[in-house]
Amino acid sequence: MIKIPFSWDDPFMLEDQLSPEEKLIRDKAYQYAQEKLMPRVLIANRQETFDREIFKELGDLGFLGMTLEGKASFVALGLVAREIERVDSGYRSLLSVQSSLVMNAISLYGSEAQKTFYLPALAKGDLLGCFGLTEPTHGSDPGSMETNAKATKGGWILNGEKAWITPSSHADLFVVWAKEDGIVKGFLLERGMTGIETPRIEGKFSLRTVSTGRIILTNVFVPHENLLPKASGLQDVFQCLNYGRYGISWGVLGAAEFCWHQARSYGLERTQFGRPLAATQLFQAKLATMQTDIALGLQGALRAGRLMDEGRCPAELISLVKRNNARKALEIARLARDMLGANGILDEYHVIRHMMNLETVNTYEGTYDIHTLILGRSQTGISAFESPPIK
Ligand code: TGC
Ligand code: FAD
Repeated sequence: MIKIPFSWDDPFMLEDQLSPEEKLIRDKAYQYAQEKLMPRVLIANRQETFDREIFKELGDLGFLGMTLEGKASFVALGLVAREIERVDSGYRSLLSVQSSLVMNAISLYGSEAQKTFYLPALAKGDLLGCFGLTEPTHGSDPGSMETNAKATKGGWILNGEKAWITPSSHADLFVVWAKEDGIVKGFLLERGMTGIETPRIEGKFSLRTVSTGRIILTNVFVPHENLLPKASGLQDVFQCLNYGRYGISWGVLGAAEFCWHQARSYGLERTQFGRPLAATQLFQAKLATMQTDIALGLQGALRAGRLMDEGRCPAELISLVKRNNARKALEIARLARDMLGANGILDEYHVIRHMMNLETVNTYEGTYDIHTLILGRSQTGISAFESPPIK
């Protein structure tokens, strides 16, 4: 009987399912991430330093807005997200916000003039964008946002506050969602407009390589030409989130793979009770769980990506892969942290950083529970978001 070889680190032979172009892009991302990001990440995380230069590098590599105009496939984007997040979720966040949220918002809903003016500079990393949806009192429920736009001569006056915005304190361009007469509209605000403040949020123990801030708007005048003319309503905001959530479903598995490989190597090298940790059944059981969850997660992300490329990936499927892969990645990072014993809490082993980062990734772009409810609604037809009026 012929024994079919098994690749422990690629059980479904994902490699065989990628096109030569996708592999080339993936290899470029891997090389960049390992050679240029990995050496910087430890200090950046320790000191919470935000390195704007990374945008330029991502731009030079062609990774910003790479799916726009069909330049690369959604699967290629996923592969890049996986390689960047193999190093750090914060670096992948930079990619996601600029590409999936900001550039997509302009590409989908902007005027021709806006596209011509902003997209090339965003693609090069010369302009830094951010996406202002969440508010201090409206996170999972952005439909209740209070930021408002009032029509005035020549444009609008915006007032309100956005919270938890990546990386607002450093951004040049702000995609801000605000309501005019109850309808959600998108506006392009620029640093330097009177009435914008962007304080940084201090004390984060997660995603420390990228800064997160607020956007405080006090009577900001926004001219007519800075309205996203084709965006009208919450569904258009969610459309941008679909792209971000899809990228996350790949990215988190890069972080998870790092933690898995780290735990495996550690277990093979470290001896307790006279034998390698990896020789114990409990250790192997954990490795098997990691391997299985990552392999299945990657197949799910790949299928979602192929459907994205064919233009037939439903939002609910994106919720499924974002929810599952982010949670599994977090569980894998927690397992790896445990398997490294005391060394698991040292940043030089990188697992604790991934674990802390993945807490955020489980929360942003829709929490685990929000995606649970989206999937629950999809199969029952009943929305569990809406609560009965409180008497
Ligand atoms: P709901 O009634 O469900 O929907 C309103 C309209 O939107 C449509 N819709 C979608 N369309 C496209 N894609 C989706 N994913 C969509 N989800 C909903 C829906 O069909 C409806 O259209 P229409 O024409 O019938 O009116 O709205 P709801 O207010 O009940 O909200 C439901 C809920 C909870 C699912 C939604 O609010 C939600 O997804 N909440 C999570 C919020 C969120 O994800 N925020 C992310 C902020 S950005 C961020 O975190 C960036 S992190 C940085 C990084 O990525 O690295
Ligand atoms: P809440 O909505 O208050 O939820 C708190 C808890 O209640 C969660 O467990 C949630 O699942 C649960 N919950 C809420 N509603 C229900 C319900 N109906 N039923 C059951 N459980 C429920 N936002 C942006 O707009 N742009 C960004 O660039 C951005 N970057 C971010 C970066 C970081 C580091 C972080 C941490 C967040 C970022 N966010 C950003 C915000 C993020 O999208 C929100 O934090 C997220 O949507 C959750 O909102 P919330 O924090 O207000 O939690």
